[in-house]
Amino acid sequence: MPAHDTLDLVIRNADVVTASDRFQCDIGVRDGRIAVLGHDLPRGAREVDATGLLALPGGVDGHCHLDQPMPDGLRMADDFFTGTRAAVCGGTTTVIPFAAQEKGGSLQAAVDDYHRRAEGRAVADYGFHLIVADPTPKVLREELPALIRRGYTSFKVYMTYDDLKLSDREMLSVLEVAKENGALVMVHAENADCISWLTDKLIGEGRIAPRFHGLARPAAVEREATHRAITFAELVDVPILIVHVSGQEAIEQIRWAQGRGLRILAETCPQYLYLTADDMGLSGDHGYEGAKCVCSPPPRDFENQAAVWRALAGGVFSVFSSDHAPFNYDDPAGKQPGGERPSFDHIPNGVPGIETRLPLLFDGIARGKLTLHQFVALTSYRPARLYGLYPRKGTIAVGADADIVLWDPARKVRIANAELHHAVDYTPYEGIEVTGWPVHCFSRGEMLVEGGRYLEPLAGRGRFLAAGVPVMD
Ligand code: DUC
Ligand code: ZN
Ligand code: ZN
Repeated sequence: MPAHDTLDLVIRNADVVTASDRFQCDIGVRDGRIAVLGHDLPRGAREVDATGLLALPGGVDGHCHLDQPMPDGLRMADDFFTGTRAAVCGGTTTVIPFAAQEKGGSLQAAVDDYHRRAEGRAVADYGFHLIVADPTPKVLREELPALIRRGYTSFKVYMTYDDLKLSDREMLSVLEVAKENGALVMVHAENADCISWLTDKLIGEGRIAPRFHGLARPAAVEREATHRAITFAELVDVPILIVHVSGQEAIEQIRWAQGRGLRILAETCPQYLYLTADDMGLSGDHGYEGAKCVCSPPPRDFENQAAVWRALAGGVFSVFSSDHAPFNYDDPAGKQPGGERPSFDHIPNGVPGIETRLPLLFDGIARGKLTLHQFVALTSYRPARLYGLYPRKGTIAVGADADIVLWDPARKVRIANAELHHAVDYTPYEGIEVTGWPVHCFSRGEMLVEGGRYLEPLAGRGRFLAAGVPVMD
């Protein structure tokens, strides 16, 4: 090879696993991309021996919240720096958080503001979803189509939360724009009126502890909204993605729709595999610690966890995301707003999980819950396709970005917040032992994590990724 063709990096003896294939080879990287997959490659400027490790494409976290503007004095603990630092330490090299429109505000303003928050801070590459909270005629006819053309091809809509929720009619209008412009709508499916009725009842009875959050949002509330969203998608004749599916009842609706040939895609998250309602507080518990696990939809029970694992293996879900929503526990801008311990309906929703997402799912491989190929498909390949980033992201192939994570499939790690790299003061997964850990992480050929140690790359090295057309297979 002529000198100017020297490889920047050669990863030797890699056991490469993609969504569909597994093969042994050396990986040659030049200018941030995979230049060659082969044997006995010439010496690179940097050499890494991957003997005994698995080489997987970097994870794509298609649902996380970083530095999202919050109302009422609340603040997310992670910005683009700490959030993406944690991501890469957990084997995720691409994140897609949300630029959220405020009611009465413009989408473009939200996007501009969000770019300012990411620039100079992100360590990993990033795209943006939009949150459409106020679909005025101008937003629907002008802003949204223009933004889709410029690489924001997915947007989330909410069926609950007062400051975000859309009416049924507004949902239909947004879906129509997605259909006309080839975009993907992500749906938060919970019935707002049922939640507020149940909440008022519980509060009226003095049942205010964090664990009552689960009773205000039972599975039926999610099931009904899931079915309604499916109906909207059918009427408009457009695919949708139901996000953060928590258990059996919503899964049944999705399976029913998929069985009828509707293009209903689904996402689930670690909290629905590892947490239960008891983590928000046991019956009779009036403590506040359960606030750490308050998220929506809420964690259910062990049977629902088992149903989610089965549905992951059975192909119901396309993607597995963190829904990382980083609020400190001991913080007046976090889970104890204004320094108070309020009734459950005033606890900011969400759990952190951007770093633990992949190890928690990977652990299921050793336990026979899913295959390595399914793991790669759910965490990297499918989200890359869905969010218009494939084949640059989501696989190990010549021409792809050299986002490569070397996993030690046998390494046992007990999760401890003290070892994590987010800025949140707790993890809901404290003490859980997993088998398999991402030990080395490369983004565009640059080693960011070595042997589990974060190498402190330049903040701001992460690049914005304009999304292409969603591939909804
Ligand atoms: N629910 C959401 O819809 N988003 C962030 C976190 C959560 O619990
Ligand atoms: Zn949501
Ligand atoms: Zn979310």
